[in-house]
Formats: sequence, C-alpha cells, structure tokens
Amino acid sequence: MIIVGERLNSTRAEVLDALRRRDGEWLVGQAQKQKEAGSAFIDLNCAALLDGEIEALNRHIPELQERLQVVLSLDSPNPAALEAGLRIHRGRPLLNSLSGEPKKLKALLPLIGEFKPKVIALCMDDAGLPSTPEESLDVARRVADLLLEQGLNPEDVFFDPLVRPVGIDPGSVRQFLSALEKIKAGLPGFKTIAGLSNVSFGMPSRRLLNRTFLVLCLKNGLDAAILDPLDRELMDALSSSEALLGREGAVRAFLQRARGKKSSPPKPDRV
Ligand code: THG
Repeated sequence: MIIVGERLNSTRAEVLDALRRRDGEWLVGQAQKQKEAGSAFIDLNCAALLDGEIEALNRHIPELQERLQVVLSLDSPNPAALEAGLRIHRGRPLLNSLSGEPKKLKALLPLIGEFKPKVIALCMDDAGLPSTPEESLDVARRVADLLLEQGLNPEDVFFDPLVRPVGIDPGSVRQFLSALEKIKAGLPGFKTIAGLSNVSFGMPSRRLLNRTFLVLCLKNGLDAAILDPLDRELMDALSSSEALLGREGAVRAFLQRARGKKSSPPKPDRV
C-alpha cells in the first residue's frame, strides 16, 4: 500500500494555527513522523488560508524538502495554488487533484504536461459524483487518455473513485468497491487511491469505520490511501490485512512490526 500522510491539512485546527504562525518547525516535525510511519507522500493542504495559500506553499514546500527527503502531495481545489506548488517543488510531486471537470482540465493539463507530476484524478465531472461504477470508469477513461497525451505513464496516475458517506447512502461502499474493480480491470497499469475518512462522515466511531473500510478496499486491490499513518490501530489493520492477503513482503513486514511493538494500551475511538 502506498501511503499518503494526511495530517498536514489546513482543515485541522492545529495545522491552520501552525500555518498562521508560519511555524515551519512544527510542520517539519509532523512531516517527519508521518514519513517515519511509512508515508511515501506527505499531503500538504494550505487552502484554508485563502489569500495566504500561495505564500504558505512558497515558504513551506522548500523548507520541508530541505529539512527532510520528502515528496509532497499538493492538495488544493485552487489551480493557481497547484501551479505555485508545481513550480517550487523539487522532483515530481503528487498533484491532488485533477478531475473530469472542464475547468480543472483546462487549467491543469498544460501544467501536467510541463511538470510531469504524478496525478490523483477524482472520478467526477461537471455532473458531480457518478451514480454507478460504470460512470466512474467512463470518467476515468476520459481523464486517462488526456493524461497519456500529456506524456504521463499509467503508473503515475491514481484514480480516486470518491466514496460517499455511508450514513447518507448505505450502498456507497459497495458502489465504491465495484468502481475499484472496474477501473482496475478497464485501465490496467493505472493505480487507485482513496481518502478513508469520507466514508464515516457524520457517524460515530469514525476510526473504526475508516479502518474497516481500508480492509475492504485492500481486498479489492486498492493501491494507495490518504490516511493518518500515526493512527496505530489503522496501521495494524493495514499491516495484518496485507500479510493475510499475501502481498509481497507483507508477512515479513507484519512480523517486524509485531516484534517491534510496545504493549501500550490501544487508544479509545474518537467520535
Ligand atoms: N481524496 C483526495 N484528497 C483528499 C481526500 C480524498 N484530501 C483531503 C481528504 N480527502 C483527506 N485528508 C484528510 C485530512 C485530515 C482529516 C481527514 C482527511 C482529519 N479529519 C478529522 C476527522 O475526520 O475526524 C477531523 C479534522 C480535525 O481533526 O479537526 O483530520 O478523499 N484525493
């Protein structure tokens, strides 16, 4: 599983505070912990700063990259902020995100051609979230063709089928899992990704729901997840599922984790 560490998101109060203080030290500390916990990418979302977003990216991306060897996931709904991130990031970041919306495609495809980032593409367009797995695959196919035209390889592209909250639609996870299967079968070589926390929006015991959702996704071949790698129970569920599913190297990794683990009591579930 490719892990995108989600903690540096300005929707979280402590991150927004640190960004407002321009506290690079705190951000580096959080990034380092997530890296040590196994993140391949560190998601950075400064969008809640509104007009200050681009300045924050220009300040903190170089600092994070100078202090740690990290590859960032540039997370913003704002194409101008994504452009600023692409210009200042060294190496190939993960662009989070593109979608099938014409406005996004028009603004981002030329930048993708120029900077060749890895790309998360949301399976949605101007009609909103697809209501069937077939529609999700249709959107993914359309975006896949456009990204190949810009010179990306299939393995650089992560499709995010976007799960609806299960409290709003009890069929949402089945639909998501079916979309995963269709994308994997219809677009071989491309990757899939999910943010875990949407599934539990508005529900109690969110961490339990998120980690059970992760296990179901793993069974259906999910390649990457945006998650909190400091959530020990989540990472235990990930490690044990990968071992039981026989993923390469996973039994060895499970044994290492089990041997290295301290026997501190598990955290209670947050609401
Ligand atoms: N797909 C893609 N990108 C994404 C998402 C996705 N980026 C944002 C989000 N979803 C994933 N990132 C986060 C970051 C932090 C939190 C949740 C998702 C988080 N949530 C707390 C919670 O759920 O309890 C509430 C916030 C808080 O702590 O104050 O921390 O799906 N491509």
